[in-house]
Amino acid sequence: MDIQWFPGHMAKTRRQIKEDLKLVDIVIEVLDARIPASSRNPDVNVITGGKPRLIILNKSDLADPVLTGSWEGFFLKTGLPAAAVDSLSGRGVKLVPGLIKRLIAKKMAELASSGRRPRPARCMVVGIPNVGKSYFINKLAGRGVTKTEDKPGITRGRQWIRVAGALDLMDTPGILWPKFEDAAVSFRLAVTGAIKEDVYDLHDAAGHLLKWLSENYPHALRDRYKITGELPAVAEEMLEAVGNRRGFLTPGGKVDTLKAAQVVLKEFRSGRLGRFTMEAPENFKV
Ligand SMILES: Nc1nc2c(ncn2[C@@H]2O[C@H](COP(=O)(O)OP(=O)(O)OP(=O)(O)O)[C@@H](O)[C@H]2O)c(=O)[nH]1
Ligand SMILES: [Mg+2]
Repeated sequence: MDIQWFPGHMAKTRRQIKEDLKLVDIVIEVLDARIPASSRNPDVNVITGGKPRLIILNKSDLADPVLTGSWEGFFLKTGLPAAAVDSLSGRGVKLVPGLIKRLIAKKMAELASSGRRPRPARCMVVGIPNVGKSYFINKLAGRGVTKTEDKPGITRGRQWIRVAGALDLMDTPGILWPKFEDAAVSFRLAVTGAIKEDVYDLHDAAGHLLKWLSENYPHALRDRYKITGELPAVAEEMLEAVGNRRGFLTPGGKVDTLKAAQVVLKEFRSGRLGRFTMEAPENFKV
């Protein structure tokens, strides 16, 4: 999949994040547990420099639990503590304030010994669009303080949120990198919902996804769409099989493969197809 997308507001956010970094004690990098590598913005390593960092593997309810455990271990081994959370149910979120405090304890102790008054820990929350940054903050705050929606590009400007337990969190708009050189990365970002739907072909994305599922989780595909016998080898035929099963027809009486594509993407994103992780840590480096 070929996607070129870097709206002007993302360049602005990148500059803003760089500037605001001096205000914060720690950077919380929210990743999508289904694609921990592809959802990492390579920029973040460069921009955040030596700041303490905590990785949050969000949407872990949609990811393969075994691989989520492997990813936590992988990040920890490379010196980056990581915690898996589900910001819908709140699972794992309660442990986060303790982790943050531990990671910045040294700095806070230094501030105290230089005679400064105690203040809340300042945390900047960054990540790609639609990964759940605002949801995560709302769960941490225990209330709906930031705007959220199930499409990329909802948070527009940065916003500070005070959380009981002495944390100040900065919500930031999602940023993607300017160019996706790797087609596999573009594909994963598109099917997990990080890229606006108007910049890629739905047919194409759903077709790729069906192929990926048939290679990696064929039983999930068969069970959900009641496909018996051989799975079709060609993406377009798979879309037809799904459309057929669901009775999606165009006014002309043909199988409505666009409707099938929309439904496949929706069911994948909502977890109705199952829990999937699209990449394993063995193939990546930090
Ligand atoms: N299943 C599941 N869905 C989640 C989770 N966290 C967030 N979501 C969904 O992801 C969507 C996007 O969440 P937001 O918090 O608005 O995402 P964001 O990262 O702030 O997005 P931008 O502001 O656009 O950068 C929401 O519609 C949530 O329903 C999670 O842990 N699990
Ligand atoms: Mg947001």
